[in-house]
Amino acid sequence: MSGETIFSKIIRGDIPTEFVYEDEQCVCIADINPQAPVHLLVIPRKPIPRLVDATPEDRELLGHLMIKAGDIARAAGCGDAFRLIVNNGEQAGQTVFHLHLHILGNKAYTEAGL
Ligand code: IU
Repeated sequence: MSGETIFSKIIRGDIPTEFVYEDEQCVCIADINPQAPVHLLVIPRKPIPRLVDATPEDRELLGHLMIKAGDIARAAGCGDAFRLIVNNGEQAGQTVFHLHLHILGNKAYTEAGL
């Protein structure tokens, strides 16, 4: 769980990846294996492994990620119909241990299967 993940390499530019959005605190990329017509990942530049590893000093950062996720979802055409998902821990399906918010949009909830 510790150690660098692929998301740190993407953020650093070691793995060329288009950023849907970026600022000083986070980046947003398209998920490589989309589970919905819109499937984006909002990733803090700070490599917090899991949500539960965030501390009170991350409070402002976590708020920033949520606000930006909403802005990005709307800019991506989701309107008000999108979901944000954070998988915390291996047993919850987390595979990349660098905190990220999934934005899932433009798909009926009954079809999403998530
Ligand atoms: P999870 O919450 O840790 O399960 O989500 C990791 C996501 O990262 C998953 O949806 C992958 O498809 C996605 N992903 C990616 O977009 N690019 C990559 O190079 C890798 C994983 I590895």
